[in-house]
Amino acid sequence: MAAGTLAGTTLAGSAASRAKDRTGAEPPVGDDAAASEPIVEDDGEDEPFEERFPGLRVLERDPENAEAADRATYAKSITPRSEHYVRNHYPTPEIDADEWTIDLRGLGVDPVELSMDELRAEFETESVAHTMQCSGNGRAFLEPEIDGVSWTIGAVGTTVWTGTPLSAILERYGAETGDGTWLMVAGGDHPEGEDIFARSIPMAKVLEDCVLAYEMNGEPLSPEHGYPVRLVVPGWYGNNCVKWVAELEVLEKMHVGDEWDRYAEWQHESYRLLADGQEAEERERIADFGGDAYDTREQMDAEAAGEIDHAPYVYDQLVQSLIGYPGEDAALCVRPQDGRIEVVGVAWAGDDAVERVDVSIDGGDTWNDAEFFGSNLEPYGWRQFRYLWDADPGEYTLVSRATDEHGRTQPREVARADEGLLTIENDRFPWNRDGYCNNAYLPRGVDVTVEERSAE
Ligand SMILES: Nc1nc2c(c(=O)[nH]1)N[C@H]1C(S)=C(S)[C@@H](COP(=O)(O)O)O[C@H]1N2
Ligand SMILES: [Mo]
Repeated sequence: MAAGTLAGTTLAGSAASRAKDRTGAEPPVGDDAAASEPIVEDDGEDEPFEERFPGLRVLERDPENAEAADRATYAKSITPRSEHYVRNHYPTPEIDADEWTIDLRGLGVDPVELSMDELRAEFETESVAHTMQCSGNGRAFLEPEIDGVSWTIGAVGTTVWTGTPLSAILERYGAETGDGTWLMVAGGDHPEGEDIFARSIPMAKVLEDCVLAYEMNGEPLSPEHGYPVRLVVPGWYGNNCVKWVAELEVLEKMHVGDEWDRYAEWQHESYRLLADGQEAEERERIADFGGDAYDTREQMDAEAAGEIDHAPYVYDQLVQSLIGYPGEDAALCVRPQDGRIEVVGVAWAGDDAVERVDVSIDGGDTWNDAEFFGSNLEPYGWRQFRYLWDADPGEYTLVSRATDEHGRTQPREVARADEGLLTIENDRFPWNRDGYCNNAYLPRGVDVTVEERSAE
């Protein structure tokens, strides 16, 4: 099994990979140099990470993990590739797209290898605006400190992803996609012998809107964002959006434990909302999840109500918002034309719609209605909001708080571990062992000073 998974990976220094060799190997010299020059335009992949992603702040290296460096990213409708966070568990693989194949197998399918040419040319093309957030975003705000990358607010971005709908691929190859089936999607980035980054996605979601994407915002994916092809699960946390897709398998249950050996870790042990001391017991079927199938919040509520007896899986995103303007510690003056300051931000709710956004100027004690503006990227992209603030000189903490279409509002803060919460209750987000899915609005606010207007 998995034969050929890495067949498309080229070794650093080989002729084919020189164009994207990021290991610092010497470029070819002399006459050979011209001969081996890539035909494609140089998109700078030889440059160091910081130069290719000037909008990111590196939190960890080897592999690089980096979040948006500037809050201004959240004053924009679409996130440029250079400001879109990067979350890698293993080093970014160097892949020659011409050689890359995806193994498709499982229920109803005669095993087949899909090439990038086939994906691009032989199927319909689809684009989807998707706000993707790392489930660890906001982990830095949990106390006591949690192991793992210390994401603050910047591990989220909104990109227009373009590629092939998975439904078309599964249909062409006769896959059995009935009720309760799953699609396992595995990445090709694991070093030899390591666990394989693989996720089981419920088939209903796969057929509805999942895409194997090869472009972000109309450009090829960067190597770090999954070149040449990644899974996009619109509205769900980033951990579901497998990069460098190498394998697809249609299954009658989630891929589990021993049977799946190196594939199961990232599905069952990671990305679970584990209370203090709780074990990550494996489940196999949607029916085990309680509530409405796989909605993350419904799983949390079902566990709190005693309807399920296992830790929720991290699937669709909880409601959240961020202020993008003004920025941290800004010193501001009101606008001369109306004496106001325009506070701008974004709000999203996974595969649900955002119903409303409130803005506070006093750190979350009192709230004011914000209004939506800009292009509507729903159902899976964020909404931009603004609040026109009649500001007096002084010091303020601005905070935003969103509510989704089910009336679920961001909680104020994260509970302590010993409170034993399993879902959002009393304005408190349940502490969990790996610090996932924190959508509390504190302390995500921004401190600003409004200055006296200078005489004109
Ligand atoms: N193969 C593979 N896919 C992966 C990961 C990974 O380490 N390996 N990281 C996941 C996680 S945790 C997140 S949040 C997103 C990040 O995508 P990005 O780096 O494009 O922002 O990719 C997901 N897909
Ligand atoms: Mo993530």
